[in-house]
Amino acid sequence: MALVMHSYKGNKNSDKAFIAAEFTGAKIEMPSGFEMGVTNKTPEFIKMNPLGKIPVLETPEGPIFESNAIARYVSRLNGDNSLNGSSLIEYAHVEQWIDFSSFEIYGNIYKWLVPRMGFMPYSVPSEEAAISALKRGLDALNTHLTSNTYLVGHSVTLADIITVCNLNLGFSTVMTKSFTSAFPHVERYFWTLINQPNFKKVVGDVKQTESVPPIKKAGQPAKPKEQPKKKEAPAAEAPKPVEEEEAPKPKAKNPLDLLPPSPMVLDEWKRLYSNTKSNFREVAIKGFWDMYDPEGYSLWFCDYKYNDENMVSFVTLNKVGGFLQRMDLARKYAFGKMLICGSEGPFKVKGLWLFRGTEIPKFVMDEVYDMELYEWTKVDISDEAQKERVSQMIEDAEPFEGEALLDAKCFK
Ligand SMILES: N[C@@H](CCC(=O)N[C@@H](CS)C(=O)NCC(=O)O)C(=O)O
Repeated sequence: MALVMHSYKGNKNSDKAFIAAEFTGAKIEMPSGFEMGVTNKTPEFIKMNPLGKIPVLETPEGPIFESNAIARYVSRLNGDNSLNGSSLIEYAHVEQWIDFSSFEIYGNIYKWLVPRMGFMPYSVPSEEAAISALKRGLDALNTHLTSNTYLVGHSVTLADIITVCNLNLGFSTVMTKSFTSAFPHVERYFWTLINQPNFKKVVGDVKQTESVPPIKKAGQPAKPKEQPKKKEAPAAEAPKPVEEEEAPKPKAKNPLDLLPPSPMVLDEWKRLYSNTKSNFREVAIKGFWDMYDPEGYSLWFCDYKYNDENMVSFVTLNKVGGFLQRMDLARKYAFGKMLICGSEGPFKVKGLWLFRGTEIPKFVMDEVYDMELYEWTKVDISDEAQKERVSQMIEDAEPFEGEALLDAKCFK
């Protein structure tokens, strides 16, 4: 009996065994007609894996579940390879990195991604904890890879195969370039191995995600791609519940594009802001108030609600940096300044935002979770004191409200 994999093509957990098979020469079949959520819930499948999860490998000696165990089995089918190292200590190191990448890398990518897909309850603290644990893991991996091409020894081992498959889940879903660029050796390692022929044959062309997926409300999980009709469906087309993006929908027009035209052109303001190098008050600030159109735009102050937590400068800066990154979807419709005030913790985070329209855009409130971490107050431009505060925030006036600025970040 041949080896039979129950899974769908592209599942990053079953890729581990398929890549190992490229190294050992093992032949693994994958029957067509596998339907996620149907085939893996049948009584025959439950006999092979009581959890009804994939992948499962059927072998002449019986079924195996858990993708790492499956990959280990495949890696040992042919003794003539060094996938498990060439000594006892190398074998232990292979196992060490397999556990490391499963718990510290995959586990935290999973905790970041799955709540966003609506399959687990989402909360800001849990996501922040997952991201910070993932960064800690990637940092350790990056340090190891500074002076090592492979995780163990001088050639690919099962540790590399499993780690690259785990990283592939991250690179293709939540780990954008701006996130991974802090780990250059991990990037080099990932892109080098994923493009090696034995990997590429299984995973195909891999593209790094350009954005972190928006949060789906719990109970409304991301729909998997349309189920192909049973008879026509090769297993390769089966839906991928967690890892795959939704089918593209026709792009709805942003309601802000339908507002009456405004004499204020946001890009013109952004250019004026960026190009004014001297006499900022006289040129940029004056220019701003000359062009400001209160019918087509609105100004908002925001104050971080939990300043007491901002004890560590770089954590506070990262928090604000993350907020600005997540605002990327509003670049066409917004300009913002975020001031981090104080010379020691707790730092106060205060912001000023210019939005198209007379209210904060709904899509920003819905999609940028940071919005609810701030108190929002509409600027009353008939109040000269509030206007002056706007001007000072735009020009990074220091001291601001009696305090030094740790940093001032601009969203433009
Ligand atoms: N630790 C398991 C994870 C298996 C797993 O979570 N499989 C998912 C697909 S990637 C699944 O079958 N989910 C269906 C379910 O939870 O019912 C492994 O590495 O094999």
